[in-house]
Amino acid sequence: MIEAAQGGDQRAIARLISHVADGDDSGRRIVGELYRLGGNAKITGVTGAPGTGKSTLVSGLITSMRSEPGRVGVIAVDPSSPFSGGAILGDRIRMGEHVDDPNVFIRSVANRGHLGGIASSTPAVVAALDGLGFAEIVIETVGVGQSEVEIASACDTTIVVVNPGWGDGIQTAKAGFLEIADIFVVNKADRPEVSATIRDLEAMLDIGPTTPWRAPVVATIATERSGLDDLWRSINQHRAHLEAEGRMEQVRRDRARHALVGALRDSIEHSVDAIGHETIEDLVQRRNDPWTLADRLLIEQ
Ligand SMILES: Nc1nc2c(ncn2[C@@H]2O[C@H](COP(=O)(O)OP(=O)(O)OP(=O)(O)O)[C@@H](O)[C@H]2O)c(=O)[nH]1
Ligand SMILES: [Mg+2]
Repeated sequence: MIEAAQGGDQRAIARLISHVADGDDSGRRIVGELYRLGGNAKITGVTGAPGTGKSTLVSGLITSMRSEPGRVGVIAVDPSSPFSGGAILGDRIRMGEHVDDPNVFIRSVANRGHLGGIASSTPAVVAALDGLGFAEIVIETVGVGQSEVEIASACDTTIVVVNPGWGDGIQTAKAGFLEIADIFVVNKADRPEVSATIRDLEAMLDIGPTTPWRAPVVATIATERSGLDDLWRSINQHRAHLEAEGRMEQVRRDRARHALVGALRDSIEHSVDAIGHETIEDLVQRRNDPWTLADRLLIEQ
């Protein structure tokens, strides 16, 4: 199946990715094998409040990325509730212009209530696509506010999308966007107050800490592909900056660490699920305490 997927067989890719996203035993084996083959994909994150136009922008970016050789994989994290668990396919429709391109693979994954804006399986899905030889990987995250900052650990370049008239400087700073944004996009630039919003963002960047990379502010009308070339140029400039400053090393190290922490968290949750009723009852009846039990479980692992 891996060989077929590497050759670009969409069905094989879809099946592999399903296993990896589910985190089942085959998924773990698959990603274990693919991880060793990866390390070359360029990873871009797109985040922002609900409805700001992220999916429409991603669709435009796919077009830019496909002007170069190499396959493009998109992971759209859906804000499904922990109760329903299923992913919505709406993003598929937004990115519909690419469904017939055999070199574009789009997958929605449910975040299943995982806080942080990305599903806990996202790093594994990214690693799998990377190992399959995808040149570009784009992650669209749910706009849930502060916790989206996790996206920054999963990608090379983080794009924060806002709309004209959206929020003031203080709100943006609070949301942690300032720290994570490598590029700001003011999308829906066909609406009023674009220049005021750009000015606000620039003013905020002025008073923020001086960093080797200052996030550019790009205005776009995603529905008309307007500004998409500027955005693509900014992404490439940011990549060149990471390479030139030798920062790519650190980005890769952070990503590996983030994936390890996520994998550990998943394993721990599995082991806690597998704990017998009696052990939990011991905690309820105060015959044991969660801290002592945690230490014991980690040592037993
Ligand atoms: N006027 C205008 N509408 C836009 C623009 N970009 C996107 N839209 C519209 O805004 C709506 C939301 O777009 P999406 O791309 O689904 O936004 P999103 O951020 O992915 O939404 P969620 O994933 O649900 O958070 C759609 O109706 C788009 O057609 C734009 O530049 N101008
Ligand atoms: Mg979307």
